[in-house]
Amino acid sequence: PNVTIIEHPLVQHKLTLMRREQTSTAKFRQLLREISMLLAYEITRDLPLRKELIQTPLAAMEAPILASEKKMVIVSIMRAGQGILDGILELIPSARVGHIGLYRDPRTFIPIEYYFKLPDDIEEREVLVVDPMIATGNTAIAAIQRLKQTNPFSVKFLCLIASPEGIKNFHSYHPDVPLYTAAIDDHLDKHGYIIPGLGDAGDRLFG
Ligand code: HSX
Repeated sequence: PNVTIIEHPLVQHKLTLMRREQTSTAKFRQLLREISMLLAYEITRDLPLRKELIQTPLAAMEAPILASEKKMVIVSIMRAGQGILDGILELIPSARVGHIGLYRDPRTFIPIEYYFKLPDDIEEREVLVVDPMIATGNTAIAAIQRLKQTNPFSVKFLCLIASPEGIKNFHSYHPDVPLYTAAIDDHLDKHGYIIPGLGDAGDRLFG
């Protein structure tokens, strides 16, 4: 399937610190910001460059610059996506930002939309959707379904931890959307939590 595991040692190390029960909210927040920058760095490896004629203080040169005129859009799935968004914006400060508000019904696990706002010219932009966890996959599926209605130029999905069940579910709906994750964990429990996971990402981030 269309999944990339980002195995960089710094990513793996920080993820382990985030998983630990004793990691404080402040530390968790800081780690999520740091790990998000590293993940964004890996994901943007293939961004096309073009040459631009510039002038340094000493000479003219043809220098590489990002080819796309249009800034990338980071779409945060609220609320835990905010932590990843903050990190990525430190690395790509000119990125545009969208928000999708979805909460998971605790009984049926079905995601309910409560907010949706994207930049206007989405048809011309590459979109990166971010949420720390893909558990059942239902939230990610709903977010991408909703996003596809707006016809973005391209879409990728970034999370920290995914379950095998969630990935399978996600790709049965969106085989065309590349998924990037720092880890694929063992399984889902009957409450729809990833095991071993890191608990509820939103609670750990915001308290
Ligand atoms: C958590 O649940 C995460 O941040 C996601 O938004 C969601 C993942 O659950 P699922 O829809 O994949 O089961 O709040």
